[in-house]
Formats: sequence, structure tokens, C-alpha cells
Amino acid sequence: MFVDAFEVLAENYEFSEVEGPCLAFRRAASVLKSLPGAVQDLRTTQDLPCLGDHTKAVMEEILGCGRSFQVEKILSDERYRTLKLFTSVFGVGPKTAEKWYRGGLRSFSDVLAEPGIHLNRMQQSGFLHHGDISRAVSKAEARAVGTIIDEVIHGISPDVTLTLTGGFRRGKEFGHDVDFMVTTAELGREESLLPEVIDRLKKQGVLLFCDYQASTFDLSKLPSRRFEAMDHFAKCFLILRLEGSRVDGGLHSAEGDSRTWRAVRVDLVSPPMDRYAFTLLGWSGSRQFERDLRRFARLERRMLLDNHALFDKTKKEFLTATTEKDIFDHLGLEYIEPWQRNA
Ligand code: DCT
Ligand code: MG
Repeated sequence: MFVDAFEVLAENYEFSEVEGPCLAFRRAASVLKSLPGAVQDLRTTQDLPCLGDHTKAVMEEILGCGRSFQVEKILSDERYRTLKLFTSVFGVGPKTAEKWYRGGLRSFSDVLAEPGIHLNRMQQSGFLHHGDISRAVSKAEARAVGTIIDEVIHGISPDVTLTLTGGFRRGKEFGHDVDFMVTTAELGREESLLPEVIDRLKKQGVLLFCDYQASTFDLSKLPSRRFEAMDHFAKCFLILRLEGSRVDGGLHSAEGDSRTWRAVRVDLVSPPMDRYAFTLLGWSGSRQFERDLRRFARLERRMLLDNHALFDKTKKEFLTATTEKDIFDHLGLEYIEPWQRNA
């Protein structure tokens, strides 16, 4: 109940581009998720970090009357509802959603009927597959997607490997997409890997959408201080066609839906092998976990951590790592298993 309320508040601040309170509610939600059980009494939260006056007031209200009036007000607010609807489309971010809202548009049919709007390729696919993509992907579906890509990769070369990352690596039952790393031991070879994978997926007839971004990785431009910026490795954002017959227990589909396939969002990233550990750690998330780990590195250890590297500002040198554990060791932290990184 509290986490859901905090997510609504955070999202509403995000839509208004008010970053401080947005992050504060996201962190508070993470703190509550990390607890072994639900909070029944506000007194038990006294010693918890990251719960400020505003979050506590919301919790008090929910404990007292079963709901938060502030959250209810947001949920019935036309602007919030419209922005939430528009940003649920693949390829539509808060800025575009806001522009459409300001232009008086309130529904998908408004957007699609507006002659002044030119949808880019991603947004066109986003609308086309909206029903499928906005429905969560199950663990069994994620596994089936993994098998499809694994088959493709083995057709390329036996030393290309596939590693699950993202929420499913953290053991989540459902996700909004499936994230993988594709790597090869041969340095430099990774640059041409994803185009080959994409080509084979296309030939199999399972590729519904592909946005490929070639690598812009440049070691001499590191370390970078920019947070939340995407990394520079070769990557692609895909929509794949997943046949129900390939999924253990069948598709996770809407009730009464008799379709035999669904569209699934899949992200692939392909770093050079010597960047493997940093990319794996970065792409395993959660976003909040990554954020706090980077913050810890910077403030407590004078180190800069991102998906590419770990830089020690005191020694003025990069620290090498071949496993995630090496990175935790450099940071002087106990290793944290992926399933413990959800909060
Ligand atoms: N990530 C990153 N840089 C970004 C965005 C994300 O390094 N600019 C990392 C953090 C999490 C990971 O990639 C996967 O991202 P998502 O798929 O968005 O998150 P998820 O944890 O897999 O959750 P979901 O179930 O929503 O897919
Ligand atoms: Mg994901």
C-alpha cells in the first residue's frame, strides 16, 4: 500500500520535473521494500533511513484511514492520467506526453487522429503493440525469449555467450522487458555481434521492431560524472514475436485472449569483454540500487562507478574487475546477490 502510494507521488513529481521529492519517494519505497515484512505501526519505522516528514505523513494517513487523499487526488487528476497513458507507449517520454497534453490531446485516438503529429518508428511500433507491451512479461516468457536468442547466438559462434540481466536476473516474477548481455571473448569482435544477431532474428521472422545503436565507447572519455546517462556500448531495443507454444505453461495473456503469440520488449547490450563485470552490475539494476551504489562509491570512497569502469579519484587510476565481486571488493563492500538488489 505504501509503496504503491509512493510510486504515484514519485511519478507525479517526475511529470512535473521536480526531481528532489521524486527521488525521495523512490528511495522511501525502496527502503520499505527491503524490510522483511509490512509496516503495521509508524513507530517501527523510527530508525529507518530515507523516510522524511512527507513520506511519514502519507503513511500515517494510510494507516489511519486506509488511503491517502493526496494520492487519490493525483489518481483522479486529468493531467496525471493522460501523461501516464501517453508515457505507457514505447518511445513516448514525459516531454512528448506533455506536448500532446498541452495540445489538448487526451486519448490514443486523439493522438492518432491529429494530422500535425508525426510518430517516429519507435512510437508507431509502440502504438501497434501497445496491448502486448504494456502487459507484464512472465518469468516463463523471459526464459523462452532467452532460448530463442541462445539458439541464434550459437549459430554465430560457440564462444558468443548470453547473460540474463535486468529484473529477471534479480529473480523478479514479472518485468516490463527482458534484458540480456551478449559477449564474446575476442576483443573488438563485439562491435559486429548485435547486427548479426538482429539479422538472424529477422530471418527467423520474429523481429517486430529494432532500434540498433552502435558503440560510442571511448576509454579516453572516462571517467564520466553523468548519472543516469545510458552507457556507450553497442545495444539494441527490440520487440520480438513470441509464440505461446515456446512458453512453459503458455503465454501470460489477458483473459479471453486466444491469440497464439505476443510481442515482448527485449534489450541487448554488447560490451567488450574487459568491461563485462561493470556492464553486468550496471544492467542488473535495480535503478535505485545502482544509484545508491554509485552515490556510495562517490561520497564514501571517492570513486566513480558506472557501466563502463570504476575510477579511484585518490589514486587517479582505473580499478580492474572481471567479476561483480571484484567491484564490491574495490568498494570495500560485502557482495550483494542480485536478488537482494531489488530494493
Ligand atoms: N540501466 C542502466 N542505464 C539506464 C537505464 C537502465 O544502466 N539508463 C540499467 C538499470 C536496470 C537495467 O538497466 C534494466 O533496466 P530496466 O529493464 O528498465 O529495469 P528492470 O530492473 O529490468 O525492471 P523491469 O522489470 O521494469 O524491466
Ligand atoms: Mg528489464
